Amino acid sequence: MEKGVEIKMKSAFITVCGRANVGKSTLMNALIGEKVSIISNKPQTTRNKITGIYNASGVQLVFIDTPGIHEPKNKLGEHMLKEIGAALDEVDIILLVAECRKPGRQEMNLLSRFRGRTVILVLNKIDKVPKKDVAEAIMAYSDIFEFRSVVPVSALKKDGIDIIMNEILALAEDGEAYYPEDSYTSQTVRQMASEIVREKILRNMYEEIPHGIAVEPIVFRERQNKNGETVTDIVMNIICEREAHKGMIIGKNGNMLKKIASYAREDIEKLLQTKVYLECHVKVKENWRDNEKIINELGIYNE
Ligand SMILES: Nc1nc2c(ncn2[C@@H]2O[C@H](COP(=O)(O)OP(=O)(O)OP(=O)(O)O)[C@@H](O)[C@H]2O)c(=O)[nH]1
Ligand SMILES: [Mg+2]
Repeated sequence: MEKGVEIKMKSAFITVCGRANVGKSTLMNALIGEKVSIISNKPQTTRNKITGIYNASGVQLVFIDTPGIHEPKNKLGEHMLKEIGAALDEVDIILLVAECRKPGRQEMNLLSRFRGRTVILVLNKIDKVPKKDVAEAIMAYSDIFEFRSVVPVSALKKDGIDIIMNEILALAEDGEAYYPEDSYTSQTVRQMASEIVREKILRNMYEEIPHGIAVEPIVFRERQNKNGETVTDIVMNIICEREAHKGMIIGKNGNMLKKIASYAREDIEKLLQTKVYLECHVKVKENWRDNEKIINELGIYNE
């Protein structure tokens, strides 16, 4: 039997970790070239492991974006930390993302767990600090850990992303493609759509409210309208922690909820490539972030 030309596949698993708000999700999206993880200027935006998949000829890189390291204040926070631990086990490469300053307690704690591992330090947000700060951060970090490499980048401006990519490609080893080669995430569209709604709340509301929000898809149904176009009907429950928060999310004359739903619909239409009808309802579940049963029911951590 004639043998076809065999293309040797290379692959690697890479975890993106670091303290909250340093730009891990922005970096992963830039590496993948797709919006896989939601982004906001508030810490603790990412709540669970998010898989981003990079496919090129003969290579598949599987990135895992993680929640930021923080002091947990409730059960949800504890789950978030567990997710980080799970994402660090058994991956080939660790991308430690930090801002351009000396390592703090969180970075030191992480590094103490990384002895013997392949770690690339990504110093992010170089667009907003003087060059001197970048140089000082490189020196301070290099003194305490033997990194595979240290790469200063701006994930926001997509500056330096190719350097990280080349480092990782050089480290990829012979292996299988773990995911279909046309997919860029393992999240379902339902999960992605719920995260988009949460992103719009994080971006449009202040302080404590967004952190106490969960978004639960109730209806997600495709149909043809009478013009033969595909339409997706979506109903989401926005869960908040207190009655007072519900009023603020809905806003005067329902204006805040309308704004959130309208921004979310725009993004979900791009994601699904269909027209979208999005309806959002606000529900109160008192202190759900400390309620294991509700966290379970919301399915945030069920894979
Ligand atoms: N100036 C600048 N801002 C950035 C850069 N990368 C990310 N940001 C901003 O930093 C904020 C946090 O970005 P995220 O990507 O959500 O950070 P994260 O580390 O994933 O945060 P958590 O999920 O909360 O841990 C957002 O406002 C981003 O726009 C960068 O290179 N330069
Ligand atoms: Mg994030």
